[in-house]
Amino acid sequence: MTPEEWIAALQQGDRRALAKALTIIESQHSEDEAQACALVERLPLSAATSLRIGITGPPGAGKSSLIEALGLCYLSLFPENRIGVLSIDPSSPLSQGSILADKTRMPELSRHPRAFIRPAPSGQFLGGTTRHSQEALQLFEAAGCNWILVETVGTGQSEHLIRHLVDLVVVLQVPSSGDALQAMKKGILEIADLIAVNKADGATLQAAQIFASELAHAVPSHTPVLLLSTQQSASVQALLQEVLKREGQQAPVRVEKRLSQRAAYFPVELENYVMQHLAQSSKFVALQQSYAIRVQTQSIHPWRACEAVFREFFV
Ligand SMILES: Nc1nc2c(ncn2[C@@H]2O[C@H](COP(=O)(O)OP(=O)(O)OP(=O)(O)O)[C@@H](O)[C@H]2O)c(=O)[nH]1
Ligand SMILES: [Mg+2]
Repeated sequence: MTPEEWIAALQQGDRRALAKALTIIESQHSEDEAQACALVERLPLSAATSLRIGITGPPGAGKSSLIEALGLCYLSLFPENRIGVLSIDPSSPLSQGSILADKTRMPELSRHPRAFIRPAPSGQFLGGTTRHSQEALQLFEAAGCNWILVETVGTGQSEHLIRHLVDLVVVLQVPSSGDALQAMKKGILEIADLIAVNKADGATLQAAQIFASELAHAVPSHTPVLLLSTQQSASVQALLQEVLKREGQQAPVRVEKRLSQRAAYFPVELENYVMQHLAQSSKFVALQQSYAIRVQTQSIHPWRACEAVFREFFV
């Protein structure tokens, strides 16, 4: 398929074409990389009319449950619109395996004809977001998704990269995340446009109320702290309204914003690219191994060894 044929298929809402295009851009095989590159450079940025929403928070906070409830609520409110979901799973660096169980947490949404859910392993790359996630989101946009939800596990500092991918960050917290001070220390609240304290129901209602009021004192006054239960439709509707309010405020600047996000993400792309190619270089791997032996036998300090590897390889 030529890039133009790919784009035409995406624009017609061809789900298989979208799935295949996403697979190609995630691939590390060199033939796929060439095809992916030809495709992504032709993707029109002017199609960037979606609202991208990052949903982040600790494991088990209810991120997937929120996407299921919020997504269904949105689709029933806007019967012409579509949504895409990129669910980034933390994967083990050893097995490269990924849990990929998220579709089971979004049972109705994953069967919805106007929703497309894509689980993406985050691979070996740090940052809480997957290697080609920017491009994946552009593919969703080309396929006409009005809303794109990105689920990432809140793992602290690395989570800041989500800012370069989305327009709005919803941070989910649960009463068991600890106290407000701990949440602040993790730095995740700084990136929040909206904070929702989930599981505000049943036995955890009171704890959620206390936690939410602590958080409301700790964060800037322009950051709303909502109580949420993904199991209660009124509560999900209230969050939906907050998000729609912000969507209305953002629309006109979106293309410029995408460009500055791209530029901000470029150093990460470059680092990933360099690391990937170094790992494939037999000269580099041999150097690394020989200096590792010298480090182990104490014939050189690791700092000096880094200098030496850099000099021998690059200079
Ligand atoms: N009581 C209660 N339980 C909830 C709520 N939302 C989610 N849960 C439960 O919390 C558990 C985790 O929900 P998920 O939606 O998988 O959470 P997640 O943040 O996506 O989890 P990971 O992707 O594994 O990090 C499940 O057992 C849900 O049923 C809620 O509003 N109230
Ligand atoms: Mg999940």
